[in-house]
Amino acid sequence: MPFIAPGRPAIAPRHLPMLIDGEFVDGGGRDIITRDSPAHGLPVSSCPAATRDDLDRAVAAARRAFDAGPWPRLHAADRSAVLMRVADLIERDAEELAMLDTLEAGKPIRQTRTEMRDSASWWRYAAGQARSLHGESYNNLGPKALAMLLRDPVGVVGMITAWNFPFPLISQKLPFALAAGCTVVVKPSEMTSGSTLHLGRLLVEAGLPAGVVNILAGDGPSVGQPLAEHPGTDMTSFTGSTAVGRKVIEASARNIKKVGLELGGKNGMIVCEDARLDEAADALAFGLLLNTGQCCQSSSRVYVHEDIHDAFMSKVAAAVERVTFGDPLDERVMVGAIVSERQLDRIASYVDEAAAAGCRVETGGKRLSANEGLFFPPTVFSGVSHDSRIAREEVFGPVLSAIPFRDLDDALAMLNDTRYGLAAGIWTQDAGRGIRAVRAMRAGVVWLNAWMEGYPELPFGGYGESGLGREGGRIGIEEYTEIKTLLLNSGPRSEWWAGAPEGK
Ligand code: TXE
Repeated sequence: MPFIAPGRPAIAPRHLPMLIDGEFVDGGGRDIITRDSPAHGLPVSSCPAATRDDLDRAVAAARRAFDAGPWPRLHAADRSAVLMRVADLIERDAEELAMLDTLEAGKPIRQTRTEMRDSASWWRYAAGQARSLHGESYNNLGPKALAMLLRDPVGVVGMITAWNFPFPLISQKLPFALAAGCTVVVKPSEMTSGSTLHLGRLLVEAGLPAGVVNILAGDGPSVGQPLAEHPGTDMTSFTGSTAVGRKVIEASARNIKKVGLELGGKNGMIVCEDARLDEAADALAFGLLLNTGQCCQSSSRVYVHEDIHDAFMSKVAAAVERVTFGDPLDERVMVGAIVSERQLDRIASYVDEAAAAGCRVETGGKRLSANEGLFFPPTVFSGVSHDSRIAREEVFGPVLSAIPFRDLDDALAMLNDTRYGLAAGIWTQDAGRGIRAVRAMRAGVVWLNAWMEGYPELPFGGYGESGLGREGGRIGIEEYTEIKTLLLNSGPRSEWWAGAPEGK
């Protein structure tokens, strides 16, 4: 598998301020968060760390902007116009944004460029949703009553995002909340805050009123947890680990706020004996390797019919070995660095355990030497037991476990035997069998002869411990609303004291 060792690029580290109540906030003796590129080991960015006072001021600004400001009260067309302008500015600054995510997260530059194009598309889709959001009416309640369901913005939303897709993750949340008329306090991952802080500049340039979006930098314990607990917010939207997702739910109990959670996954794919094997192998390699396997929807386990198991796994290994990994700044590279040493150690420990348990290594399997940077060679295991840790737990790295099956019902039972439920899929040329299988899968997104394909039009989210709620699609904006039931009575009222039930 070709590896391009990272060089020592001349990087001028960027320093980015926070955004609170329309002002760029920096200095003032605040701690500084610095980030080294995981691929190159060089400093690439820095930003101030928010204090408790910054958090309280950000929430108060968002509260004022919601309770008394123009944003929630605008005609949706005006909100939509601002979001469209933000999309244009994302496209204008795409190269700068892509470079920030590549340097901070170790993602290949060819991938982050695509992510910026896609993110602009999410902003435009949400801008359209602003104008089509509507409630319902009930004209079937008898001669006197006419009722409506109004969609109100939920209020002030706290948003906490992860490092694996810094800019796409915020672009799947923020424009939908803004389209609904909410105001927001954002906290990106402390490892990858750059592109989200840069977005703050774009929001100001696009004409977003002060306080509507506030962007803080900081880690989980000092900013994330107090934001999730804050009595001044009405909702928390979180993307990250299931363990922290649980804390966000606990924090929401304080003032009974709404919660949206995009958490981990252990996504399974079934390959039947009649599948188009070359296509399935290519899709599996894509699902395994995109973002170095650090995707919530990564293909991390595959159930392969025993008649084709060996032939198919050879194709998968060949597909994986064709892919170039290494320096994310090199345009030929498709698999970049692992985000942190902690993640790398975690991946290596799962791989060592599987190798020691006798799983067959089809490709990869060995960590690079320490001086070669934070990289892990894409690794494919076959002959894995469904009960092993590597087949059940989220590895979050470029590691695939293949498990043979004889009977499709058994494969489906194994696929559904997980605490997660984010994504699943099947490859077969028998449409009836494929449809029966996807209907039986317990996951928020299921694919037939496809893998890890998504569009802003299609909601995604998880069953079970993969999360709560959905992002994207029409429901993507509805998640940021409350429903208000409105009843209009055209009278005359029948008097209650005279025996009319509830005055109807
Ligand atoms: O995530 P964390 P980590 C999974 C994946 C990965 C594991 C750990 O398995 O190996 O999680 O990654 C903020 N209250 N996913 O440790 O800690 C934190 O600052 C509020 C899957 O990096 O969940 C960051 O902004 N916030 C996932 C965000 O939570 C807190 C993507 C995510 O960090 C907090 C990432 C707290 N107490 C990891 N503690 C996916 N769904 O794709 C931390 N944070």
